Amino acid sequence: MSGAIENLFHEDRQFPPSDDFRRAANAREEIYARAEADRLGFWAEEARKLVWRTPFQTILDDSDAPFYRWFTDGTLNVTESCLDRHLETHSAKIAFHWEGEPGDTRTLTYQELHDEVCRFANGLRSIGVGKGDTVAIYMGMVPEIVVAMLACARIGAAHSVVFGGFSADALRERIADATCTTVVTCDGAWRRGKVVPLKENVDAAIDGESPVERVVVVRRTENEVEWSDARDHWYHEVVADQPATCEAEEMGAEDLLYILYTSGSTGKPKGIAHSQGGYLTGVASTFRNVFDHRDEDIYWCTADCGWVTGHSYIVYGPLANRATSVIYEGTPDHPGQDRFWEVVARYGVTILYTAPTAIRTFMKWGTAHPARHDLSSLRLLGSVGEPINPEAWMWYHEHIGGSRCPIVDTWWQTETGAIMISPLPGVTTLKPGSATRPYPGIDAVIVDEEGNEVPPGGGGFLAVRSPWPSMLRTIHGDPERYREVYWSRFDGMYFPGDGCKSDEDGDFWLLGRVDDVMLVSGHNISTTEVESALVDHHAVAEAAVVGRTDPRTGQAIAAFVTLKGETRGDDGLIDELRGHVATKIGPIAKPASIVFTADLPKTRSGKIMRRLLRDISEQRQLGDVTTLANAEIVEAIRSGAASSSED
Ligand code: 7RM
Repeated sequence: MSGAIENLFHEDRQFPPSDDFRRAANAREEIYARAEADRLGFWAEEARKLVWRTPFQTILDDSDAPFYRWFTDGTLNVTESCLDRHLETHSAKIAFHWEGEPGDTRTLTYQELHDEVCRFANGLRSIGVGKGDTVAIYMGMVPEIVVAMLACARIGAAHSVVFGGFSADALRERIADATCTTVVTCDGAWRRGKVVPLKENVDAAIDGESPVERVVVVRRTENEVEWSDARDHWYHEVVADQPATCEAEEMGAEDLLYILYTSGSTGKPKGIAHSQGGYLTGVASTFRNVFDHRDEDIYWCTADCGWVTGHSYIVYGPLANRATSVIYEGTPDHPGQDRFWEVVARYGVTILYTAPTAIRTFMKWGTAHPARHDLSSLRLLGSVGEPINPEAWMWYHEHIGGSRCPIVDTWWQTETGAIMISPLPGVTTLKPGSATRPYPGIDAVIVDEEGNEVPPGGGGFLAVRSPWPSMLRTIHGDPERYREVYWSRFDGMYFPGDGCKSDEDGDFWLLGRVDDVMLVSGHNISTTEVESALVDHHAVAEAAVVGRTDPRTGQAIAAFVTLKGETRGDDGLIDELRGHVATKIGPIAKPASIVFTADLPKTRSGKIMRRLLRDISEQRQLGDVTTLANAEIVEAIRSGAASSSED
């Protein structure tokens, strides 16, 4: 992409914070000025809210940029901030309300969670795992996945969580890259009433040459599993007879806490490396301020621990703040399409954090499902993972939040570790579709191709000018790739790969991945803006657009649209939607073709895979589909695409 991204979509709706929020919120307006005046001092103050064994003297060591190091001379064990420190006054407070997909439930108090983590930490030590090892965790959303992560942290072993929906091959590749000597898994995971055979996948992933010496298996689905006596251990046997206390390993602030793989669009997955002190500082601070967390809240993040959202905002951020969280094991449509709303009502959830892909799916399923349940406990909503289209924001606000809850649209990445751009609910005037402003202490800007800051109202690239504590430290095993991917596009700045524009107030509007930007008759048009114009139409639940080669305009816009409820698409609606985009954002953005489809190709974490839609539009062989969640939809779209209306 060259040249600025067009600014086409205008959204005027505004939602200032209520007086209640303004008065009671954890973070007030002054926090911005404080962080602005002394960025390092601000982060040091946030870091000092954690439990340190040795307090740090150095805040930031930038002598080997871009290999920045934070709080380098401090030592700690993150589990002491997440567990031990809460026990004296809050041992009986519930850490997790867990609900299985079949409907079984468990609760874990802070004392119980601490005890279980200690037992498993001792158990891991007893079978030979220790400081410096890397443990692969390949599990469903059972309480033991959290226990396993924290038990690793307790003994100074790094974890590498691999999403339980990934294949044996994907697991094999990640185990090899991080040289994991241990795998923690389950016999199986429940998904829509069926068993996903996790242990079987592990067996396949470590068959033949493999660094794995031991496998620990949590019993969950009780399906039959193959067993190797020399290698395999039942979790319940490993923890049996272990004491409920465990001396925590003293870690340097910069020691490795975990590796988490992100697939990226091409090439081998990148093992994003996060360290201890800076990471916990970032997630603890943002959890407290962005979600305005208070002791009486019931918080539910619907992510899976296989993604960074689960690491930062199910495990480390909430536990460091002594939160009570809900974990739900299964899918939102089992047994009915109202399962989420049943869960919100049952536990009295006050803060709900979910993804635009889920919200747009709920829009498709209709308002009757949430309307049947009492959602009045909710006080704050959050969104993460993709840009949230203004109409999806409004739907979430009205039908889930009862028009009373602020929505925090949080932009961040696996690489950033913690939320980077987001409203603060007691301070920020919300605008549907805007993540608003950088978190205090985050030096994010919008720049042009030369790296010069773009004036308000312009579009360009998102960049971060200064390091921040929860940033990735490297790509595991490939420091050169780290430098190349993130630090070479703009001199001295971190480049996340997202397009962004600002408005007259200086608020940020994320425009999607820069690789997806379309070039139509010399104009750089963001996919997000055209998609939001389509979703603005009352019949549309979800839309994806891509640029397809066109002899006249360079690229032409090809749209793929999912309709709400029972609505059927026809030529009349195609004309109407093209007209709608033209009036909403201008004729230049009018899709040349529109295909109606029951679903869009998505990654396993729910992000639209535009690359596949480009392949379909160009009638090419499909590229890499290993991270595709819903393979069947591609053929359906392919046959549909042939019969779509063209300009
Ligand atoms: C947390 C997470 C990161 C990419 C990022 C963006 C996109 C995430 C938002 C968003 C617009 C948001 N980590 N993204 N949040 N785009 N608004 N609020 O998703 O590593 O899996 O993905 O996701 O493109 O670069 S991730």
